[in-house]
Amino acid sequence: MKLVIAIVQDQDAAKASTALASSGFQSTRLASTGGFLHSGNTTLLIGVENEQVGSVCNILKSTCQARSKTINTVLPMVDALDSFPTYPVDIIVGGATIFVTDVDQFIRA
Ligand code: 2BA
Repeated sequence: MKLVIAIVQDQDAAKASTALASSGFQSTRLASTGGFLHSGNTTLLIGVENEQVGSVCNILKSTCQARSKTINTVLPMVDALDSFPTYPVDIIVGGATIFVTDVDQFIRA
């Protein structure tokens, strides 16, 4: 058995978990925060049999989209200046960041 851990953007979380449920995959949604942007995202936990990992990843790929975001970065060499000028940088966030791990035991108590 495997545990699929998928970090998705909040905008895609409902669509992804609904599509997973429609295909018979249970998931748990956790509210999470990205360490780089410090903005909210959603972590999905999906426990599946080994041979189902591909199907789960395909559902996540089809429901989670990449989006461009612009962040303001401080210019290098600011120590030499009185102010802290910034410049915009575009980054691509998502679709889904997916980890697949082995599960030792799955217990429903
Ligand atoms: P954040 O950490 O908030 O990162 C959001 C986006 O910022 C990333 O999108 C990436 O495009 C950019 N980014 C992150 N760190 C960067 C850096 N050091 N320099 C330049 N750009 C950087 P994604 O790669 O799609 O990641 C989306 C979210 O997935 C991340 O949100 C984080 O919550 C999670 N994530 C991504 N990689 C991870 C990893 N190796 N371990 C744990 N969580 C991860």
